[in-house]
Amino acid sequence: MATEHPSFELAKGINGLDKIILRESRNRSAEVYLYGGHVTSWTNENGEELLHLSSKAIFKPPKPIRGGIPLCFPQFSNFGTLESHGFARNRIWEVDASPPPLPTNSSSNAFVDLILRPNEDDLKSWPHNFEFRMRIALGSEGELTLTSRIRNTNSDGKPFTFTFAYHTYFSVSDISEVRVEGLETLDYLDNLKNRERFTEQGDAITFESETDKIYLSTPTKIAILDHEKKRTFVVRKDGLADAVVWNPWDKRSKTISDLGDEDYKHMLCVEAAAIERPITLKPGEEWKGRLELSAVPSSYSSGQLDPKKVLE
Ligand code: TA6
Repeated sequence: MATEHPSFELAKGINGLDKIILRESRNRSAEVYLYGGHVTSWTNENGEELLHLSSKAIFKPPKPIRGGIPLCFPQFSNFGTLESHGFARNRIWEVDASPPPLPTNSSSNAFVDLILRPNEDDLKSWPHNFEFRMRIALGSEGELTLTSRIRNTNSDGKPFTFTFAYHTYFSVSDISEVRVEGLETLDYLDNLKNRERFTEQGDAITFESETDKIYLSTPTKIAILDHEKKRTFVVRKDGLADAVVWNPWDKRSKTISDLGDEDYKHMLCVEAAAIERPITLKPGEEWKGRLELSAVPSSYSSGQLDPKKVLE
């Protein structure tokens, strides 16, 4: 049975894991598992799912959930000595009943505040006290906003340094028909080529094979154009200089046990991130990283859509 709060419902999800449901209207909703502070669903006014959840996703700790929006903290990928993508995505988060005020410019009645603090094991592998607060809000136009605030609460006077990503899996109709606008001409590190640095060429990013790139110093807006669905996702980000673009394609998908063989056709990860310049916080300092996702109908057909307009 769901428990009602003014701004969210608390319910049981898969395998009895606690989840939060945000509802903006009859069909517009989002779901967040306390396991991982992990957004697993975001739907539009027609009830269509906008995030990709793996057909083989495992909702069983300590395996992170494959799909939705995993959080990478305090380490992105293997940029450090911790487990890949850090530990935040497979810890149990709590609802934060009295978060410090968060100035926002959108009027959202559907939101939840979560908090993660390190457990004893975390302190052994990453000896730093922190408070990671995250507000997840569903706005009046259906936009989904994740605002992370990470504070150094060390009492030993020591600073700490971390990398971060919102590892968002977007749902797309056919990866071969998708274009990403806003990253062209930028420098990137190619994860498939020993993270060598290249400069992107061409008009837009399209997909015809495995892609795993970290775009550097990216603009605050990126658009993902889904030709077949006539839908454009707009990613707006603050405090997150980099953007990772990942699709495992067919061969690599087969090596990922919790990803269906065909899933890659219907997913694209575009991840707002802070990687090239890790964030350092002294005790008492706080960092904020905000992600806003919206899905708008696009009139894209034979090149009609001017992506520049979407990005303006
Ligand atoms: O963000 C891209 C990436 O770092 C890829 O290199 C790929 O391995 C992916 O994330 C998934 O990582 P995961 O640990 O969730 O299997």
